[in-house]
Amino acid sequence: MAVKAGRAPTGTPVHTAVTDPALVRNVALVGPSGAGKTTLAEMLLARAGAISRAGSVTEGSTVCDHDAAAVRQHRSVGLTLAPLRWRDVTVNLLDTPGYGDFRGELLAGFRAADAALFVLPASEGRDGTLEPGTVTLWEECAGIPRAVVLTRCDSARADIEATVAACRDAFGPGVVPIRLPVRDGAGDLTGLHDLLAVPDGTGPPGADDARSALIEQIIEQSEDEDLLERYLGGEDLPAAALAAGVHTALLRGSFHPVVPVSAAGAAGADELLDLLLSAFPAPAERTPPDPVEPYPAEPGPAALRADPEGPLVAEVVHTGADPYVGRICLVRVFSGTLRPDSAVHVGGPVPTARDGAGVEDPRDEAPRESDERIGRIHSPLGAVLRETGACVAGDLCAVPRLEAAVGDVLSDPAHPVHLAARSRPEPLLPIAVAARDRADEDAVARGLARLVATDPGLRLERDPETHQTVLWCAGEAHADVALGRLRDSGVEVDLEEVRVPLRVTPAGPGRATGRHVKQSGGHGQYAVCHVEFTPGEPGSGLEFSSAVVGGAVPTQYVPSVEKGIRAQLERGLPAAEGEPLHPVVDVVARLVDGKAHSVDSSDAAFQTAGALAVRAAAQVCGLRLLEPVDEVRIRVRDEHLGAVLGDLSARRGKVLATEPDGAGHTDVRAEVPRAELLRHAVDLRSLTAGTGFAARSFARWSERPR
Ligand SMILES: Nc1nc2c(ncn2[C@@H]2O[C@H](COP(=O)(O)OP(=O)(O)OP(=O)(O)O)[C@@H](O)[C@H]2O)c(=O)[nH]1
Ligand SMILES: [Mg+2]
Repeated sequence: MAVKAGRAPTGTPVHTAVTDPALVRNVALVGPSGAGKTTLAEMLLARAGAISRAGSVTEGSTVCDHDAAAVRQHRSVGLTLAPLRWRDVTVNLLDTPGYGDFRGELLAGFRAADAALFVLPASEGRDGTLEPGTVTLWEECAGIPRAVVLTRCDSARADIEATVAACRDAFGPGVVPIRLPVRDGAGDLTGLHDLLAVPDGTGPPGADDARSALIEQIIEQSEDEDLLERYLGGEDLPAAALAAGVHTALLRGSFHPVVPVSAAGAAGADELLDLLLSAFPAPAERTPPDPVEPYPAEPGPAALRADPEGPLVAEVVHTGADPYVGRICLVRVFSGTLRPDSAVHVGGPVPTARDGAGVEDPRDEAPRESDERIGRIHSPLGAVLRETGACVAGDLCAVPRLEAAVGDVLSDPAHPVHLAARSRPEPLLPIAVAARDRADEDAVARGLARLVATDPGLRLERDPETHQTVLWCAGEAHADVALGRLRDSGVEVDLEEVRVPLRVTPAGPGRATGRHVKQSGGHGQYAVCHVEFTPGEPGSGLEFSSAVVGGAVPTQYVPSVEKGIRAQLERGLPAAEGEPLHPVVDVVARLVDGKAHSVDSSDAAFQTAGALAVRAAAQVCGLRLLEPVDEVRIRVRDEHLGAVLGDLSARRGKVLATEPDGAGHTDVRAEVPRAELLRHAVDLRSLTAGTGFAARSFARWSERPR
């Protein structure tokens, strides 16, 4: 969220703050890329008067896609907050990117929101099924109350009925229309018919059946006995009674009313906003995260409530950088009130067990702690920061210049509170970056550090072997965003091919001599050693022995020769003339003979001779180049198995085992050269519509084909 400070011609815009959490709805817009979430947000913002007219994604004029990268890519690249006010209720729209690279931003949206609108085009189910990526995304939303919004109902390809049916197949029977499209003679959408209203004969064809189906689902999913009895008694249930049932059923998590909309003509805006007010949960109806102690908990902290008078607990859900005001934190207040010009405690997230690997003692990874000052508090509307007052429990705000990272908790310095760390997707794609010239190295390092500090989806790594600086991104689109931001901040970098560390090993046996003799003037140096080298077992490193007889190499210098050999093996040898050095592994070295001098021989001289013997051996024995091979464990849905196996063989992979679990998934174990795996995780994601999962670990070194 790169929110820019508002520079309205008449001074700083001020946004009236919310005082009652019951009058807040935090709603994430979730759905596949291109579904129309950002366009929907524009439509709702314009309808509610938050903006004078709806902008367009393609023209880069929307509130939510204001970031330079979003404008360039014509899609959302980060979480954005766009609040509006509808009938005295503040609706905080949280627009999330649908593109797979930005899953971390989606998860941040879930943390900030209490419910979601799942947005998909009304044409998606026209062939009877949904895109696999859409189904995966739906599954990610588990536990979040949500309605379904069908967009582009104006399009000739729209097939609302078929798409609702496909959604019901994929998401469950609780997906039912709550509004039906009303069309004119030409088939154009003119409005929506309210299925909750008692029928008066004016509904579109099929309205009566649709109403019955809706009422049955409301009753079933809300488990409202009173409604059930009245319905079975033949009563025409009034809209108000049904609306209460919709609210209960939606909160229970398996009832998903469907609303069709169209950005052209803004059809459905009022109905959707009304639904958010009547059916969507206020913050107090959702359970806030539980505080945890950074250290063994005793006594346990109390559960939180969305109460403005409660202890302050607010979480940084997102961070962004702004060219004028610097760092900006998007904050969700869970309890208490965040006030301007106040002191807060900033506590880092408490690590929890990850991937089954428990944190032995949380103190090993004690969370960050610091006291900071909050200055002004803002309500962001895209690029504009509007100053506002205090931010109460349940609401969201932007806080500039706060030294805090995503996941940090703001609390009362007298009563610090911590929350458990939440899971975050690991970046999958390595990008090697380098300064254009030596003089820029510091500026590049600073720029990268700044970049990574505002985007928790990035990871920066310095590879000690290849000496490359590697920026790990979620995928190409994310890399494009990151590098664009780096450029915008005035830092230019060159991209390099990511290198994997290599090793060399003797190709065959051979005898080499290391001769270090300097006897001109002063104290000389004299050491000669003859060493037989043979290839060792894989993983054996160096096996050294001595077969010297008669003191040709005095006993005290035998370890010196070994030390010199070992040092040179670690320093490495080039696989070919002029190539970089690679460490030498799997060597059997036998010292067989040598020469010493009573005065000029020394430990240092024999170390040098040992090293020289290794260099000489490279010529005699020849070298084989080894590359790392990783064992990859992949879990995929059965229908993706063929594609995944084909992809592995294209990567020079060797499949070791495939084990179907009999429940729709197969586990694959394979060995693949690491050099072929750089893009594997990203490609697996697209091959499996985001459902495939891979883990890898080093297996062995293996000869690299030339
Ligand atoms: N005709 C028509 N076009 C629409 C409608 N809604 C969205 N579009 C177009 O669909 C394209 C994608 O819309 P976006 O709003 O950017 O989609 P998004 O869901 O935000 O996509 P991501 O940000 O990538 O997740 C844009 O060109 C919109 O103009 C609609 O209701 N009718
Ligand atoms: Mg968008």
